[in-house]
Amino acid sequence: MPDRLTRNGPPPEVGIVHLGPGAFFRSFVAVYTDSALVRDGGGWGIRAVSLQSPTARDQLAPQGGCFTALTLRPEGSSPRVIGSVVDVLVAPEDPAAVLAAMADPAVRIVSLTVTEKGYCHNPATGALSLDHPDIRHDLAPPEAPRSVPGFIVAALARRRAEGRAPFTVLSCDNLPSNGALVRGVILDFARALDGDLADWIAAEVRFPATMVDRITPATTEEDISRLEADQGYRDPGMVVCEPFSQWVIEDDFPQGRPGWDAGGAQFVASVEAHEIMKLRCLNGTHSTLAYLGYLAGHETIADAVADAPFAALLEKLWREEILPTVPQPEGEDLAAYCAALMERYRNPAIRHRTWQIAMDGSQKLPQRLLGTIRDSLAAGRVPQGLCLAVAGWMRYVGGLDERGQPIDVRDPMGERLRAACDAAEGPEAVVDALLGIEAIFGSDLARHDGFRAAVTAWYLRLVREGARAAVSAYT
Ligand code: CS2
Repeated sequence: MPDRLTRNGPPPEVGIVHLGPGAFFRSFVAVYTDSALVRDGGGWGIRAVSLQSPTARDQLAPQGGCFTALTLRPEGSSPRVIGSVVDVLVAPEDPAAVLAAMADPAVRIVSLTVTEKGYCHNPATGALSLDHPDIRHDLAPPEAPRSVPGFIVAALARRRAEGRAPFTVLSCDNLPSNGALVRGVILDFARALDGDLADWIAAEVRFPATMVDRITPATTEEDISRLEADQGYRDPGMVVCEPFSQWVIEDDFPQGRPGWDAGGAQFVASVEAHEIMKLRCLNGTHSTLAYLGYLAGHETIADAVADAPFAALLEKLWREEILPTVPQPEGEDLAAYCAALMERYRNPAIRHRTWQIAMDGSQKLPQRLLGTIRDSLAAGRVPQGLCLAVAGWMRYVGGLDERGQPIDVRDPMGERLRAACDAAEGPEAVVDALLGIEAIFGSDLARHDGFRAAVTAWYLRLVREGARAAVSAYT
């Protein structure tokens, strides 16, 4: 084992179980926790859990959970070896071990980066989808759980039965009011099993909200090879990320928490304004660039914003359509935040693929674009640029790019979306079919004539002239 991938001393005692050991967890929660451990020590080591595949375990187990977080700047890169992850469990291989880990009284936080689709919720309402196959499976014990709600409720039930305090549940995903959302799906699930347990969870368990932000592209073999060439060791568990990182956390941890402020985390009373700022200004324009940029042939975000009409698109969206709907977060300069976003997107060292960001759009659109659109419509404005972005998503999920080549659309609703597009007779029918999916658009937007007309007009323009021409027409 290369000496760079070993700890100075024994691994920390485990105090956190984290569900979802992917790239964002490693560039974000694991890095902040490493900073806290370096400064303060303490029993805040992380036991990571994959609910699906053994990949993360296979990458990290041979190196004791350690990995490299490689920060990429235009002028160069800087590696940092992270030692906060103690080990990785694979739930499908040993669900009992996962439950035992979550029930361990030394574990005081269960944190999550499971992406939007991991909550098994209705994206338009936030409520638990009781017809989700994993939820149906988990509500029919005694088989071991598969889902996030299933594992969390089973572990809390065990702690309650053993007379132990619960753990704090910390969502670190890009969802609006993510603390309240995860609390809602957990209570929905618990109520379907045992009302008394649900009452106990409602009274005893805390679900603080957080805003999380660090651009972290998927790691490539090229990244691993470049690190090996530069640093002399091979690290299949590495991650690449931007220099910028921001974590805003509601400070509500009755069982305690690490000193994440050692890594720069901000503890506040309410995260909501920061969440709206980030989800709409960053994630909303990310998804806009993902669909329209991909259709225009731009492989990465940096490629898209290097193309003048797309840079102008973002500037106009922020100025005229997004910022007017964003409440003022304490301590933030919104115009400066968006200017900094543009520089973050321009970072040529970060190859963040439009295709990667385009994934799971059915789970992302509500909080990234549709909330902003609803606020604009309520103020009497039809936001043309955001309607163009929705039309871009519709064009993308149709599964063919502008050269007639197939698009590898990744989405939990992918089959339903493709079927809706294929069954529709003509472009106007495609728009109506997709707007009619209430799990994404709710029941209000399809009935708004101005919104539907704008999305239809942009969709027709995309079909006839292509994404770059449509973007140029808007700007
Ligand atoms: C991206 C986010 O893949 C995506 O959907 O928009 O992962 C984005 O990179 C992060 O939220 C940035 O903090």
